[in-house]
Amino acid sequence: MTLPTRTASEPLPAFPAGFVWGTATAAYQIEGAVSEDGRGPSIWDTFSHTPGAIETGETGDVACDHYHRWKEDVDLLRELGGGAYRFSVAWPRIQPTGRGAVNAAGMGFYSRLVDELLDAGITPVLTLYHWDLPQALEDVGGWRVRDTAKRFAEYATLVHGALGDRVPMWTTFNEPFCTAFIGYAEGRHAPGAKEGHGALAAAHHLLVAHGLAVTAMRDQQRRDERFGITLNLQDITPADDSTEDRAAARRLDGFINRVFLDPLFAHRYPQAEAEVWPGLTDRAFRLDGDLGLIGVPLDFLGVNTYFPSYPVAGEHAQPDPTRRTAGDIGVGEAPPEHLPRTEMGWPVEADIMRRLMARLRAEYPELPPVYITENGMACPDEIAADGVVHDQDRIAYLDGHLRSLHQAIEDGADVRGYFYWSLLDNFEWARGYAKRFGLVHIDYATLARTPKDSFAWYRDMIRAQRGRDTPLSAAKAASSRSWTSSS
Ligand code: IFM
Repeated sequence: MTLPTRTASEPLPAFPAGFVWGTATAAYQIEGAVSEDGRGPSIWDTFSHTPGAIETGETGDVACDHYHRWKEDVDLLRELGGGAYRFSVAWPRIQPTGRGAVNAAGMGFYSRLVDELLDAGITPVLTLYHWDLPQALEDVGGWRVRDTAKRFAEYATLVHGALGDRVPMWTTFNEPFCTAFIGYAEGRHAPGAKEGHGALAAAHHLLVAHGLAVTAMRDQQRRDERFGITLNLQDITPADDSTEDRAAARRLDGFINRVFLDPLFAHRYPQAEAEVWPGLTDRAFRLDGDLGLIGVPLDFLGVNTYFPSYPVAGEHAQPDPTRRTAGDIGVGEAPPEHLPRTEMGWPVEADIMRRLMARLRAEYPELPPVYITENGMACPDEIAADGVVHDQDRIAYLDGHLRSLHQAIEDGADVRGYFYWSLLDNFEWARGYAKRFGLVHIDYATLARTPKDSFAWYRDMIRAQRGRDTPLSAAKAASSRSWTSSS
C-alpha cells in the first residue's frame, strides 16, 4: 500500500507522555455480514430496511465488509501506528435474541480481532453497545423497559468473561443520548419511535444498564481493566444574551448533557429537567436506589464531540406539553455565520475542546480522567487522478481540534487520549454512505481501501509525538496507569 506524504503544517505541541492516540469504529457501521455465523437481527437491520428511514435508501448489510476484511483493517491500523483502536461488539452476534447462551461463532470473531490487535501492539478498546439492540428485545419493549437493562448486564458479563483477560478498556454505551432521544423521541434512528415518556424511560434504563454492567464486570475482574461510558457532549453558548436564548441554552444543556452527566457524576437527576420537559411528569421508571447504581465510580469518561451549539428559543412542534415527544424542547440553532460547515452541516469551531473540558472540570469535581473517544469531520472525499484523497479540510479540522485539546490539558484537564472518528468511511446511520468521516476511503462498489492524506498526516503526527517529553508530560506520566499504550 503506497501512502501519500504528509501535508505540511506547523507541528503540534507535545502531548503528555502516555497519551493514547487511536481511531474508532462501530459494528453496524463497518461489519456487514448481518446474517452470518448465527447473528440475529438488530433494530438497525429492521430500521434501515424500512422504506424512507435512510436518506439514501441504503442499509448496513455489507457496509465495509469488515467482518471478512478485518485483517486488512488491522494492517491499516498497524501502518497508522496509533496505540489503541476502539471498536464495538454487536450484541446480536453474541446473543442473537438478546438473551441466553453465547453464540460461539460471534464471540470467536471478536476474540480473533482482539488477538490480532494485540499482536500488532494495539490496545483494544471495546464498546459493548453502539446502538444495535437485538430486535427480539425491542419487540418486548426495548429500552423503554427495565428488563432490557438486566439483559444488557448479562450480555456484558458474557463478553467480559470471554475477553476481559485481553481487553483493558471497556465502555458500556456509546452516546446513550442518541439511543434514547434520537431513537425513541425524534425517530430519526432505530427503532424510529416518537415518544414522550418512552424516551425518558429509555434514557434512565440505559443508565441503570450501565451501572448494573459495570458492577457485574467488576465482580468478574481479573486484571486492571478500566470501565467507563462514552457520552456525546455539546459545548453550548446561547446565540445571544436574551432571557429567551439563555433559557433555550439551559433546556438544550439539560436535554443533551445534564440528563446523563448529573446522575453519573453528581448523584442527582438534573435540576433543569422540569424546564426541558414540563409536560412529562411521570417518573415511575425511577426506583429508589437507582442513583446509587448509576453513580458507580468509573475509571474514565469517554467524550464524543464534534461541533458547537448556539441555541435560540424556538417553537415547539406540539404546543400541548403533555402531548410532546421528548425531543420537542423548543430550541433552534443560530451559529455565527462565519463558521465553516462540514458535509453534515455541522459548524466547525475547534475551541469546543478547550471550552467543553473547562466546563466539565468546573462543574463535575468527581469526573474521572477523560478520553476523547470520537471527534472528526465528514468531507466530500473523492479519489483524485493521482489515486489519492486530498482531504486538506479534515487535516485542518484535526490540527485545530488537537491544538485546542492540548490547550485544555495545559489548563488542567485530565485528558488521556484521543480517538479520531473514524478509521474507515462507513454507514453514517440515517444519512447512509454519502457522509465520509474516514481516514481511509472506501470504494463501496469494490470495497477497496485507500488511505487519505489525513491518514498520512495522523500517522506522521503520532510518530512526531513519540519520544517527545516536556515538564507537562512528565507530570502526567506519573499518574497514568500501566496499561495505557505510550503511542
Ligand atoms: O457515525 C457516528 C457514530 O456512530 C457516533 N458518533 C457520531 C458519529 C458521526 O455522526
